[in-house]
Amino acid sequence: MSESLVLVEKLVTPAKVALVTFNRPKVMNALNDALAEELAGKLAALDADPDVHVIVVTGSEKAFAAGADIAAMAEWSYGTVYNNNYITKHWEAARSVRKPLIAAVSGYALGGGCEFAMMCDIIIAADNAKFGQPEITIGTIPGLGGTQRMPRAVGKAKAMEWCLTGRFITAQEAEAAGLVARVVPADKLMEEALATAGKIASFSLPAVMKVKETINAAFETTLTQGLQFERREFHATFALEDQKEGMRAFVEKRKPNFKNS
Ligand code: CO8
Repeated sequence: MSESLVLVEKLVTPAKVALVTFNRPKVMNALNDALAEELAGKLAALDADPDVHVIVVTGSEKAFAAGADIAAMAEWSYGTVYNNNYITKHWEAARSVRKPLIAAVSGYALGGGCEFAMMCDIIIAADNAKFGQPEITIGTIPGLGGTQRMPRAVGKAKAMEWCLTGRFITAQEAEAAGLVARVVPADKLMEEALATAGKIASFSLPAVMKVKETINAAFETTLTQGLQFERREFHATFALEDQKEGMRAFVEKRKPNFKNS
């Protein structure tokens, strides 16, 4: 049997956290179709799993992922990529994951690797991480959302410069620009990413999913519509047992015991 290209581990500690690891180390976790298909299926299964609240995605020390598999793509025709619905077919699945996705990035996150990290909800970067959209250097352009998510994250000027030059961005520059939430020492990356995941996983799952959904709505709506959506979702939390439990626990000076309902 061939080895999995995407490894999944449901962790005991922290509870309710799943760790997903890209597993093509010989090619810097280049993202081929087989990996993408496996990832889509495994993310969907974790999203449906009530024992999992948060998903952490990582690569190797050297590479989160160095982009789409260039060797696989090099000779494809327009007909091949168009007819096969390349990218959309597998990668859109990640967009429908309702639970938080945390990208724990060490080493290279380039091209599709950087774009997938940006699809995640939080990026935590090791201090050795290098981000970039080098597609321009190989005669193409970002195709997994780089030209859309990058300007939303870092603004037009930086997105233009990064995508037009293809230069690699250090973790520190990425943090200063707002692309990543936090930079941590490389040897502490997993500890920090899992601690963040564990903290989020300890809260009420429906409240957590509502935060993700409402923040993402900010990128799709006008301010007035977005505020209205947030207000409705805030009101909706008052239908949750967990809102009663959380607020009562505060008043009673004890820890809440969330039931995720
Ligand atoms: N595709 C295929 N193989 C790769 C890739 C890649 N993206 N990146 C690295 N490899 C392979 C190398 O060919 C090499 O294989 P081999 O040992 O057989 O020669 C092995 O990984 C190790 O790589 P290097 O020897 O090059 O290692 P270095 O440390 O010298 O350099 C780099 C590491 C800087 C990461 C370098 O390999 C590099 O520049 N890689 C390509 C980066 C790139 O251009 N990425 C963008 C690809 S295009 C893209 O992502 C389109 C996005 C839209 C589609 C998204 C769907 C997934």
